[in-house]
Amino acid sequence: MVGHEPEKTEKLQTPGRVMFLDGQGELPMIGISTMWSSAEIYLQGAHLTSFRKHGEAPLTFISQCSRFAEGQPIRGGIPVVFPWFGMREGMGNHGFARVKTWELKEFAPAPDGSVSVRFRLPDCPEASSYPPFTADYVITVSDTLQLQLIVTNDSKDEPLVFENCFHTYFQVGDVTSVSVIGLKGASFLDKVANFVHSTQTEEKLRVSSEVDRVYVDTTEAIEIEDPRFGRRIRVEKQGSRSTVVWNPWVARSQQMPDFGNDEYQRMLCIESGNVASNEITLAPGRSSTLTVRLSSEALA
Ligand code: TA6
Repeated sequence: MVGHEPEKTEKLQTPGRVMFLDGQGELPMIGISTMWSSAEIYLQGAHLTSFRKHGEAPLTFISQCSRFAEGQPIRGGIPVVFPWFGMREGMGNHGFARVKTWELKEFAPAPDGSVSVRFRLPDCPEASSYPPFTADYVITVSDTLQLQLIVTNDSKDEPLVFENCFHTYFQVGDVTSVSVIGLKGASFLDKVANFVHSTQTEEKLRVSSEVDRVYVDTTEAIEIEDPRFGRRIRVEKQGSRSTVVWNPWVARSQQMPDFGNDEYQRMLCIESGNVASNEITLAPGRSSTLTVRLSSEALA
């Protein structure tokens, strides 16, 4: 089946593959099922809240305390952070893309059984301080999950400067028993230690306290080894020079109204994008694509 450019989302119904549903808080949501997996995506933020392979624990974590309300960020899944990462004075954390209702432009169940959906960030007042741009987001669900954020600078004469990041919350069996592999030798900004610059010396990163690190100039794949769930998650990326690792641990969890006090034990954010010194400057007329592919397999 080929993709569509529909006028009305109702026309897009494909029973069994793509469903249009009311999600929590009555926010519109898309449910996708394939022969390997299922996924849920809210139009608000084009926010994927669940990806699960059949017979496996969900790959993504979602907080039981998350808000599901218009204009409020969802806690968990994959927030799309764009066009800035972190705090901007007077403008809040992590950009406006995650709280805007994205337009569904196309869906395309492919002959190989995968399903792709393409969203576009709508025009909004917050975008007016940037040169004109287009941001498209393509999610492909199969036995893996592929995410692509394609940003085009539509201006004729001005560069577009932005940060981007898939703020992926992974579900883990017990965060203190997982190992994160792939960051040895990488430089990071340690947000827990007054933004000090450090270099990771360990082969495997373990979590036993609050972690909030922005690694720059890292293009390698990352793996999460999770002995409790008996699985290895692999994060492969292209067009990404930064990796962020975050676990709020005890005190910060208690400060977040939309996050359970003990939930830090079952999640770990491994985020891929281009942030801080890796921010992107896009010449007029040019596009940049951030691609992330998430897969999992049983630990040997
Ligand atoms: O990516 C890590 C981080 O920037 C942390 O500093 C932490 O605050 C987290 O994101 C969550 O941010 P949020 O705005 O979703 O509460």
